[in-house]
Amino acid sequence: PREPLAEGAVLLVRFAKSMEMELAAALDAIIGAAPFRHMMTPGGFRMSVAMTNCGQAGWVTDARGYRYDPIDPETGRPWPPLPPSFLDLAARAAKEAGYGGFVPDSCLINRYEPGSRLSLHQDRNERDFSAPIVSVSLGLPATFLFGGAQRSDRPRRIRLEHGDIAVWGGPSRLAFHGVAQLEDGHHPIFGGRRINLTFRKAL
Ligand code: MD3
Ligand code: FE
Repeated sequence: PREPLAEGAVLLVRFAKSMEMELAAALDAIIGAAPFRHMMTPGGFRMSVAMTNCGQAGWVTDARGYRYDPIDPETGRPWPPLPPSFLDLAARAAKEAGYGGFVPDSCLINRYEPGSRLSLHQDRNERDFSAPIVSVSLGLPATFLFGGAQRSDRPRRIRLEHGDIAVWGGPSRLAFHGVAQLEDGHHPIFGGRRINLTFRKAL
């Protein structure tokens, strides 16, 4: 099923479910080469969400600010490449949502444990806002907070479950959004965690 979320934004319910094992295996290989880490905000706060990346550049935050970096600052090596299964899934989901020709060059991988949250923000470190962002939710369910163009716009709460893909383009591309504190639970493949993949055209 396919549910409109907002102008330019579509939820593809369970779209990634049939690829869960392939995605889990690809993820294990990536985190073997580029382990999850808790990054620091420019203001000096440790993020409760652990992150890593794959692709030609990865999103990082540290005392110098937010940016896309071709090198993983923790390992000193390039980020692992985007697996073909990731690229294929992101392109198929974007097409289904009305964005043909989406070729991401970066995937930010977020790991939430119970209590982890992501406060309201905009994604604006990418060069070209005309490309959508494709997000894949795996493991425990989360409450996604979807706001408007202003930080002060009251966010809607949207449940994101294992296998759901949301595509965010057009007017929703610069909407404020976040994730409420993750609740305890158990998922048969991902255990007590939620993993979110966000595919981006960053460069
Ligand atoms: C709406 N991640 O990595 S995914 C992020 O679940 C991020 O980990 C959340 O926000 C997560 O930046 C939310 C859904 C999402 C991602 C990017 C968006 C929604 C978006 C960009 C613009 C508008
Ligand atoms: Fe975001």
